[in-house]
Amino acid sequence: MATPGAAAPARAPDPLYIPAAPKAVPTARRTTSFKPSGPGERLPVKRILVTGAGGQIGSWLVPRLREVYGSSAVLATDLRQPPADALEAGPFRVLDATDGSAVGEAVASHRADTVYHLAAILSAVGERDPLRAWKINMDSLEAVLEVARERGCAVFTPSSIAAFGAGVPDPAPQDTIMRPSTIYGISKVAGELLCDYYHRRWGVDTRGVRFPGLISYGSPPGGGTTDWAVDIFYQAVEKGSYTCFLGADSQLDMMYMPDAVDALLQVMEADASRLVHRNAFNVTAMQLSPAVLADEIRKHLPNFTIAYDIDPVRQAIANSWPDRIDDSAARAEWGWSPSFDMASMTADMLQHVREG
Ligand code: NAD
Ligand code: AKB
Repeated sequence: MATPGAAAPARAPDPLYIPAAPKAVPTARRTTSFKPSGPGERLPVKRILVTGAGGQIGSWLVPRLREVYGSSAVLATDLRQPPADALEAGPFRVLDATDGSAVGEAVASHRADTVYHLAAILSAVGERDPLRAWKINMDSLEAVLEVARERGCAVFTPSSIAAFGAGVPDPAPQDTIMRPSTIYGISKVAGELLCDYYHRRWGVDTRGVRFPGLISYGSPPGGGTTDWAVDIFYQAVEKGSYTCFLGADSQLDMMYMPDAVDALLQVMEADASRLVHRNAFNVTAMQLSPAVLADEIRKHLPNFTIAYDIDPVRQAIANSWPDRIDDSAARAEWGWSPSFDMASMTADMLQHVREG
């Protein structure tokens, strides 16, 4: 692992590099090394649109963005209407992110300068209807990037550990072969490349991270292969037992949602001059398997039991991903460092799930 704060390694010059066109790309205000320090902190000068805001990440990200930048500055959008309390907390609009003109109109009327693009179909649901997953993931990204190009917006797009496939060293390096076998992973690699292209070709300030599986309470996960690591906490508290759809030793990297939200804010506020990479940085926090997490939960609930009823589709997806990813580039280029490990995440999850 590289030392946090160390100089980033230089990349070979890009023969296709075309200097950014003179668009109004708002990079000047991204020159601080911002580290969110907690509720109440405010940063000026940002108007944000979030797509897919009603999902697992958006339901955490939108309140955090509103704490930092102010409620009225953050327009939450999704295909689905959110619950009433979320509606009261700030502006919301029903928006199909694949509809380029609707995205353009929403960005223009909100005067957004930054888009957090979260709308997507995840890995397990994606395999049920691959063409639909491809279309939604790629059409929505294209719509957002085109609007960003026209209006000079910065764009955050999350990639995933799913972008990796066969032949990757362990731990998966930042720059390595990318041969995913799921439609979700293929859309993530294509999305990373498209975001880099928009930066290189048109100067759009695109940034992203490759998230591992994310663990959170509140809004349920949206149909991924790592959903077991959320479900296990709810079943442990409600029933004292859990039947897992992955095998006991299926190891994958994971992260607790408070760290994931910090990563989103940090990478978007990182000093652009330090970024060697953009789309997308490996980030991780802990390595888990169902058996290991069950042992940790038993430290709090000694009678908890786990059984296994393996779903071959989701097991095959998990097997195609790396066990671990190397996040030294994120640590070196923008100071990434998670706060939660497995023990502190488990204690916090159980407390919040118990409280309902
Ligand atoms: P989610 O499934 O919980 O939420 C996605 C949201 O997008 C949903 O609210 C859905 O209604 C909305 N949506 C779907 N199609 C849409 C459309 N056409 N227009 C507008 N909204 C639409 O997903 P999430 O976990 O919040 O993930 C958000 C992003 O982060 C995705 O790009 C996902 O690939 C990525 N990611 C998530 C994880 C994770 O563990 N949650 C890990 C890695 C990457
Ligand atoms: C999924 O399992 O599809 C997501 C992811 C790791 O991208 N949680």
